[in-house]
Amino acid sequence: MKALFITFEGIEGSGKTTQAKKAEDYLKKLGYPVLRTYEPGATRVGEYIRRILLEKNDDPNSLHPIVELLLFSADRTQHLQEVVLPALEQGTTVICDRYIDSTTAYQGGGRGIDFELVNQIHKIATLCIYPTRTYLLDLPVEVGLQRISRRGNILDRLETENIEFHQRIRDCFLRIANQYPQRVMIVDAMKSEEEIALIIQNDIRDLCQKH
Ligand code: T5A
Repeated sequence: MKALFITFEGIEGSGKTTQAKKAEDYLKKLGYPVLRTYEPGATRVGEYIRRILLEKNDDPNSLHPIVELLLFSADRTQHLQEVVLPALEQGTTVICDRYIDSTTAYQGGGRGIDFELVNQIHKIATLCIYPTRTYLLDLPVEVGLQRISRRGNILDRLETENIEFHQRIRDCFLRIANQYPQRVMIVDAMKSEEEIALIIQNDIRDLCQKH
């Protein structure tokens, strides 16, 4: 099988990390080499960038939206070159928690940056490397935010944005899924963890047979 590049997308608290881990376990059980990673912050440079992006700051103007877009994209280029591409070239399937659709949804949909500009930056940052399959875990914004607040961690700069911001992001994710139905599969994230994992495993099994 050719190595797959699988991404998980969704709003805050949609269960991406939970399902990315389950997909990793499943692929390993099938005997495939697999690497699970995430954005932003999975490289040394990325760790610095992540801190700038997510550190809670009381000054709403501390990071201009374009700077935010460029920093997420810079993290992505470093991550692709250092982690994702070497793994794919070795035949290792890569599972990535967030990728370009997060930038389109958060910086395009959420912050209102022109989508043409966001797409131009994607081309530069990703060398036009797109996922084989994207699982969009979809659920109401209120439920996602409740789940993360129940974890009890301090909320970061983006998590503490208002509900309208998160709603624009959810709407944008759904538009992306409608635009790229071959790549993006919408999964109802209100189902139980086990039900969701089963839906994803069935799809992964099909993908493995096709590739
Ligand atoms: N961002 C990122 C951008 O703005 N632009 C970009 O280009 C990129 C790449 C990253 C932030 O950066 C933004 C988006 C984010 O704001 P992060 O710290 O890396 O932030 O975290 P997130 O990716 O947002 O992930 P979270 O940890 O907040 O949420 P997950 O991974 O979606 O959810 P998960 O799996 O941790 O689950 C959350 C809670 O829900 C429970 C879990 O047990 C957990 O407690 N849960 C369920 N409960 C009920 N039913 C289910 N089916 C459940 N599944 C999980």
